[in-house]
Amino acid sequence: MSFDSTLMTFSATVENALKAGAPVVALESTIITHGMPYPQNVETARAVEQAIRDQGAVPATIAVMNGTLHIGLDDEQLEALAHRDGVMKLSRADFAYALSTGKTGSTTVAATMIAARLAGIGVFATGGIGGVHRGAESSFDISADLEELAQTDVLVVCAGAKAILDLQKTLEVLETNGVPVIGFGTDELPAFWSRESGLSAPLRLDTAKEIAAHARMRTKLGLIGGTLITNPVPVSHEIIADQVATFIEQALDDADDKNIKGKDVTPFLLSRMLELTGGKSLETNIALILNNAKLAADIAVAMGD
Ligand code: PSU
Ligand code: MN
Repeated sequence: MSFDSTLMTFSATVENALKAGAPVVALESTIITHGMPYPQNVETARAVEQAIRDQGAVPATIAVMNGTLHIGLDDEQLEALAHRDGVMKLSRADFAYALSTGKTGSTTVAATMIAARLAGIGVFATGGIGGVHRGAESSFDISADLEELAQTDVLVVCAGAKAILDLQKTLEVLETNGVPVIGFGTDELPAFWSRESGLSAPLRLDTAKEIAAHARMRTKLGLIGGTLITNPVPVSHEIIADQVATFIEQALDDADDKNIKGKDVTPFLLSRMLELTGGKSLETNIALILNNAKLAADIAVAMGD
């Protein structure tokens, strides 16, 4: 293991798995604190961990608790995070601050990638990455997740970028930064709650084995940076793009009216979508993260073969 053990605390299971070279999948915690309401957030966090175990890998949920970076959380810690009281939403910019001042914070995709790399974990599952917000030409709101994918060597499994974003611009930034964006078993870029976005996935692979071979090739070439696997939500839980489009417009208008800015934008839009869809967006979000966790575990296993 190549980490600084004074910097982070590993759960016993994760530490043993890493020492043994067993497959491990990193999980973020912002989806728990800022992406879903209680108690579905903690129930989902547990179910996602179980989905990874069922595929023969070890889950490592990552968060900062009272200034300590934890790789692998126990049930009590998950429960504490899920209540969300005073929990920061951490990205690259405030990660060190939370650690140096003893704060508690959940890790976004960007911060989880940083932590996973330090811990020696190469595969990470999330729901949907952050990206370029609609109207970014005036708001300048572009998620730090994209910059992180450009520079940090972790494979991220998601269901696409969140459909509240400008997906075309998000793809352009990823392309500029040399991030491989791979459709898993699809030629179409998935759009989080929907399987279709109207945009093509730049690359396509159909099996975990092919994804592992691609990762090995990047290593051989000495290519630095993340890889994005976009995995469409199962048909059984999809919300058709046309059906969410008007809700997304409404949620964006509401965010504008309330002058929501910065870190608060994505959590506000997700909770507004939950209200507007009468809970359907949450059911879909749960289904897609479970689906991503399963694929990430398969990839982690294939990488060890
Ligand atoms: N996936 C979900 N729900 C979420 C997120 C991902 O299904 O809440 C979180 C991730 O932590 C991601 C963050 O990094 O949303 C994006 O926030 P922002 O747009 O402020 O960068
Ligand atoms: Mn933002």
